[in-house]
Amino acid sequence: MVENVEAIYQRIVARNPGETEFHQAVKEVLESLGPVLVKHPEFAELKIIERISEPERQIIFRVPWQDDRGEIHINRGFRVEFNSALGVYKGGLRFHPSVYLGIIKFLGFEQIFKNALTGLPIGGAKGGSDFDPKGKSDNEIMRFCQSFMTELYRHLGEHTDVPAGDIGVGGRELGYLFGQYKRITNRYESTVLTGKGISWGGSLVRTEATGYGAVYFVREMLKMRKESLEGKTCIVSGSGNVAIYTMEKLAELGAKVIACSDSNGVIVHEKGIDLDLVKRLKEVERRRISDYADHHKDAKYLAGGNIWKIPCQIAMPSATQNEINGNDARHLVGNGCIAVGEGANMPTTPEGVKIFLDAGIAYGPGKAANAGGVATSALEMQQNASRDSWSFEYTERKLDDIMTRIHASTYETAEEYGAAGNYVVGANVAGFIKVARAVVALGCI
Ligand code: NDP
Ligand code: 2IT
Repeated sequence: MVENVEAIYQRIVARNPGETEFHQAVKEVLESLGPVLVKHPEFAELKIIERISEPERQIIFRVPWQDDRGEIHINRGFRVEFNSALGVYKGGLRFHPSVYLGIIKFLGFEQIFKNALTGLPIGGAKGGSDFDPKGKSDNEIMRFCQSFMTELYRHLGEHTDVPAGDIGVGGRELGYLFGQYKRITNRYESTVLTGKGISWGGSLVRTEATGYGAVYFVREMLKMRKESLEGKTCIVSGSGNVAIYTMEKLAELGAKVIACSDSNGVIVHEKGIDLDLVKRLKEVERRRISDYADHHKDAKYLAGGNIWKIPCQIAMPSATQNEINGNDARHLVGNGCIAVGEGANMPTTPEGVKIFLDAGIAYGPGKAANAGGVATSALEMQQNASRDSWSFEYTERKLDDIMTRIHASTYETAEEYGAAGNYVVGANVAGFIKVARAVVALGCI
């Protein structure tokens, strides 16, 4: 990191103690920005990095709810409205016991640049709660969502802040959240959330968008190397929304997915993962991935196993932050992996990223590769605003175009800044410049 940027980083760390994931996300972006400040001294003079690294607003609230036995629980809710220079605050909600301010801020910070890369008018935000949805009944999930929205609703709006899903928040949760918003406000405002059900204002392709988009990004990276997905052996971590539709598109484009996982273990199925079964187990029955092995005797379940030790040509981390460390990255590269496309947010530790970059493999960082989800959220907002609903094919074509453009702009920006083939630099610089120009234009507000 160049000296003046390092000083800014140190001040951010001191101002936000203990928020290690936020520090990591900030550091990764700032490490790319030295040459940008040389080309654009006005960004340093106007303190653009400092302004973008300080959230515009942070909301923390109590979420009390009652379980099925009548016992009261208290969780903590968050919404960090990070930056609205390019558009309304936009970003998902995460329900997971690990959630605290540092995680929401890392996600919100990444979201600013990701959303800028989509080329659509959306600012960056993130929210969520340390609530653990695992093992809860539908009624408990509903009561929690209602309590969460009873506070959050006052901060939302079509022209203010539009949340969506993330880990632990999918169609079911968004339904309960929207129901409560509608009840409190007495307004059917479809535009206040994205990722809605198709029958109540949602967009086709939003469910598939993050996974499909990440695969399109990998397709484009491979194209630059005169390679394709056809016949490639892939592994995909996780078995949630992003993982499932990553596996679906990989298979559609001729690749073979041989492993997926959840937080308890890994399924390896050399014949190719049976996606209909994963969908049934995860989307319908809400079971663990270990149950997969009960249905396929030739599949192996590795309890507590490490998916990154399984040899593959393409790896798509689609579970959570820092799931690939330095050792995992070494295993992947050593076993002949040629491309990594991040469906998850910040899934690779800084040491792991360095190993991928030094090895010269195609490495697509999350803020570029997984932008298809939020981009399709913006397409959902467009459809809601015009009271229209587009066909699956039309929406998917738009998603493909957006991902192809994100790939081109990150690739070209990396070249322009003397880091050919380095999509980390490409994504950070292209995203930052877009936001920085808007911040300058809007004045010191
Ligand atoms: P889901 O809740 O649908 O699935 C999450 C998956 O990851 C599950 O298989 C879960 O396993 C696993 N997982 C979650 N936390 C951990 C953990 N701490 N350790 C190990 N495994 C874990 O979430 P999504 O698929 O929506 O999100 C996955 C990733 O993609 C996240 O990083 C998210 O931020 C990112 N993302 C999501 C987008 C979206 O549109 N949904 C858009 C862009 C990025 P288990 O069930 O055992 O917890
Ligand atoms: O990390 C992400 O980009 C998301 N969870 C999706 C955000 C959105 O508003 O669709």
